[in-house]
Amino acid sequence: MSYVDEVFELVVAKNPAQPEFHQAVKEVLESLRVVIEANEEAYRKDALLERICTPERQILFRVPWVDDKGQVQVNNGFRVQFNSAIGPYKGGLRLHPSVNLGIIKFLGFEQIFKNSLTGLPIGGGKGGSDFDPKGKSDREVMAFCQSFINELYRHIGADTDVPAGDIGTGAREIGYMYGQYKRLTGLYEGVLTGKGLTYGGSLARTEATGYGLLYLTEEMLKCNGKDIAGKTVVISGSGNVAIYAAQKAQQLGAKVVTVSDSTGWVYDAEGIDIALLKEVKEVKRARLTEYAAARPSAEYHDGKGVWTVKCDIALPCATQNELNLEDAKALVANGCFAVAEGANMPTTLDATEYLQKNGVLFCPGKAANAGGVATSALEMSQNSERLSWTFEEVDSKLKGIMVNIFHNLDDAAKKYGMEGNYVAGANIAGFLKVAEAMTAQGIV
Ligand code: NDP
Ligand code: 2IT
Repeated sequence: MSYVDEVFELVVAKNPAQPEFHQAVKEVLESLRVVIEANEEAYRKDALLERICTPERQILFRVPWVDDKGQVQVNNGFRVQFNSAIGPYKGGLRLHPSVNLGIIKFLGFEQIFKNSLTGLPIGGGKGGSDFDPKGKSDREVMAFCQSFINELYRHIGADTDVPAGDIGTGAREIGYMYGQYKRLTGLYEGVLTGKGLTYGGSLARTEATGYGLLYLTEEMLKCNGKDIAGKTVVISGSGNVAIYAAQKAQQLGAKVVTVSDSTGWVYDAEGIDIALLKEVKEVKRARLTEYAAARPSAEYHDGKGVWTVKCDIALPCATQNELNLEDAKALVANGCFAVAEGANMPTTLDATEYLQKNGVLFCPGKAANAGGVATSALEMSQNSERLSWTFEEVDSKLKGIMVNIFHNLDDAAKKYGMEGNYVAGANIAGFLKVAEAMTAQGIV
């Protein structure tokens, strides 16, 4: 059996009941086949693939907190420190009731290659909890965040592991966590990114993932003789990534006609009103029904449906496996020619294959959404030098990084005989740097 197949079987056997982790590993290993086969003996002897698929450390802990009625609640806390070959562990914290160890491992595994692609010195990690911030008071969220950090603080630090936001973790949660870390350690250091601007945050970090997604999409289209201006875009999600993706798409001259949340979706024939969307989602933390109620051109639909809307470009920006084979077929039938992932692993493997086979330009999340973590690394740099850069400075660095990422994966795909396969290109380019660093550092 080939080394790749052997390791994949091992990963499934050793990590039972973690389908999202298996899926992420399968996608990466499949596209590394050519690279591995060229170096099989050395990689096998060093158990390089077994090591890269096994977290360096997994921290699982209890998070007890008291709700507004005086009742004690208990959540599970996770931090998976996956790989530190090229820098301190770096990656977000997801707060969502669906969080379990397999989900955190898939996200941490993806983060290794994503962070490598940024060209910045950051290793891969991810964490979170099955706590649901939805419907909680600010005091309850603070109680949870403080309890979470009461355990996590001993495992993180500006040079060891630097968490950030993800689903359910935004500026409010990062603020409470930062305050508790500072109180426990007495250190005023860049231990978290996505901080507020008054205490060490970076300008443009809020916008970075969505803006970065569009910078990369623009470059991908340009290199394929297409232009984003005048195109119709469908977006899923209505959180941090979706909002700023929609904003940048509009700035680049596209028309964004959909957004969604976990209960429904909106079709707005006149194009999404970003100011209204921000008011509903960032200020009121309300449902999309409020957007539709305030906007005569918008239709609200229950359930899932954005991929059935006719479009040129689709940007999944909500969650994993939200775009399946049936959705991919609908997109192709409606003439969609580009899909770029703002979320992590939003497209199922069979849907990805279908899109690629039907000539759709497809950029995977680990490249397309890397602007968020890249700008987090820029926040770390600013914290280290105790300076703050202007919005324009950060934004222009972000754009440079995204354009570079696209060319790295385009070049890697060409070099290994898979021109246009940006999934393979991203996995190969991300892997090679980490593999070289791991090899150089010996068996650790
Ligand atoms: P937010 O919490 O700000 O927004 C998440 C959005 O997705 C909400 O609209 C939410 O709807 C929807 N959503 C979440 N879970 C589900 C679900 N199970 N089914 C349907 N809809 C769902 O998160 P972000 O925007 O930060 O993250 C979105 C995606 O982008 C995630 O995959 C994340 O890992 C990825 N990402 C985020 C980065 C960042 O910097 N924030 C960086 C790179 C990737 P509702 O409010 O109803 O739950
Ligand atoms: O998935 C991701 O890259 C993030 N949630 C952002 C991580 C970070 O450290 O900024």
